[in-house]
Amino acid sequence: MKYIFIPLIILLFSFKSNGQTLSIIPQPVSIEQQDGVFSFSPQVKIVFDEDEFMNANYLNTYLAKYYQVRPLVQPNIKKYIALRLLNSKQKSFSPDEYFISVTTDSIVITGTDAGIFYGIQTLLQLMPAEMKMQFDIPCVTIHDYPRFSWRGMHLDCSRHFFSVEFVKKYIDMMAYYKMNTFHWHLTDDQGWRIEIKQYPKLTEVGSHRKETMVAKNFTPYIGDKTPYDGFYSQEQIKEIVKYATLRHVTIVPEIEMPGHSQAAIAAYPELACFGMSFDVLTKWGGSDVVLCPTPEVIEFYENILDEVMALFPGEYIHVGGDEVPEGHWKKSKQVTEIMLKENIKTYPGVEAYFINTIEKYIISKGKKMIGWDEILDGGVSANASIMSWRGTEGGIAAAKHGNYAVMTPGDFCYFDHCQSKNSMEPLCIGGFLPLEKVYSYEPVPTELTAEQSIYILGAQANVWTEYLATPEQIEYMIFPRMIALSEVVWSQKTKKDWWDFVGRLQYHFSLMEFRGINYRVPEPEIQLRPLAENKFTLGITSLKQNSDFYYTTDGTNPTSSSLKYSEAIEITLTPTQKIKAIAIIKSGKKSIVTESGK
Ligand code: TNX
Repeated sequence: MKYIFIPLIILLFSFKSNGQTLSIIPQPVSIEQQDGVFSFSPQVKIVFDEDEFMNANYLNTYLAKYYQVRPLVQPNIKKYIALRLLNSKQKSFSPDEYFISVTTDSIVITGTDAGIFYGIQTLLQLMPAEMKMQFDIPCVTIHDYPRFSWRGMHLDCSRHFFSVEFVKKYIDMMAYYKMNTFHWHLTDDQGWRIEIKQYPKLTEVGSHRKETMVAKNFTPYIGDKTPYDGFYSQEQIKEIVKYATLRHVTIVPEIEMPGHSQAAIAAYPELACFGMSFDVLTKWGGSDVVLCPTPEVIEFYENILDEVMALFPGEYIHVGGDEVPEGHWKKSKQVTEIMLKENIKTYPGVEAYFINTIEKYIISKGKKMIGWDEILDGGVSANASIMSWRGTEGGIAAAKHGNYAVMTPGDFCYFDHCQSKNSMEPLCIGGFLPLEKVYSYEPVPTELTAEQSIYILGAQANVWTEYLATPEQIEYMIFPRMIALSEVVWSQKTKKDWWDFVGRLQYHFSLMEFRGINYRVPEPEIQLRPLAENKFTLGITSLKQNSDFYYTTDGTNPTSSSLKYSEAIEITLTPTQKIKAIAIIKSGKKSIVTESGK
């Protein structure tokens, strides 16, 4: 007898109208599908308002790259895509709001400048995930705007350095999912990666480390004996800022202080309390080395920030402030003198003195400061914004005090954490953050009242790169988890539905393939249902439909020449035998191997 497994997911793939499924992620505020289609072909043109050239050009470039059609405006057009800028004086629109109307003759996207860009992203998700010059777009009316204004992705370019080309791709990938804030972690103990003209040694010395720790070989330490370096010139940064601006992504640069600064101190030993020399750190984890909170060091950092603020047009500057070691301060005469002079009683108070002085400087230049939640510990100004990473407590405390907060708690938002508990999972820092858990995240803590919750700006995923050295690894860690996060930060809370999301995600697997993104192929889930002694019904499913599953019963790792699973079958297994399965998708991409629990 065969046991029929009907995975729940299959039932959810039937939302169709006109034979076409809408799979937009993040889920818009409202969608109304109508009969009929807009037939896209090389004859379609883009018409646009005067100020919308950038968005029109973005759309045209995308269509040329992916569908080999270059439809910019021409006179006497019959079929067109129109980009119409809303006159914000007429009515108040939220900054990212847009409307789309697809009829048989036209596609009209109306919105603010950013709104039109997001409308374009939605439109691109109504197009096929394959190269075609003619295709149908279902007639539909969409109205949409985001739930949160801070939809962040962070990238640590200190522990490992990523090329200008990849940083641009990262920004592109964010924009596809309406993420709008790129938190660029540019300095840390293991490398200083931004050119500062006044202090050339920051990159001459601080961007090089003599080697990198191999995997997790802390004790005994094992290094790879291979020098590692890289930094962004100011010209390259300007190029990236421009690229991001065209995609409505704001960059928040992070210059770490007063901890996580060993690379800067390696370049300028006078930045530490004892003027001792240190190398750029080659192993992961904390460092005892810390900036000395003297007026000279603070001025040095203000000078650095002058150059940073001139490069980045966004309002926020991130000053780090996390994991500040106190050991050196406790031994330093200079620090004792500062504490006496400034009437500071505690070492978190010393950090607060450092950060608050820097904040005054940032504010005097017309910018805002944000820092990791440790900056709350010694007392923070009313203007500082907080990034809550050690759980949600920092965000809650900040919002209760009327400080803005971005939620990025480790348990839900750390994309360096492992995606499964499987030993075959590629090297990851630890933790366990599967897709569903990211999707389940609710950024507004229940502890807050409605009034306090306006201080929650949004949420962000952090991508620390101790164990991620290549673009492929980064993409593997962020996809599909960033797609889930996009719905957390953009969509209305009432629109969130895990299985509906999984249904829409199917198209996005193909889209990621089409856009050249190295996403993580969902692993097979093996189900064994006992029938009789040593007899079971074997079922294999995964979050991705149309995966081919292969399995073994002899303990070896399956390949495409192993047994192919097509439907639930009866199987005999001795008590020591296990099933191992792999998913292989059309392109040949493979999942990790999973093993039956028994
Ligand atoms: C903590 S999150 C850090 C980083 C590490 C990360 C690894 C934060 C503010 N500090 O320096 O890279 O954990 O997950």
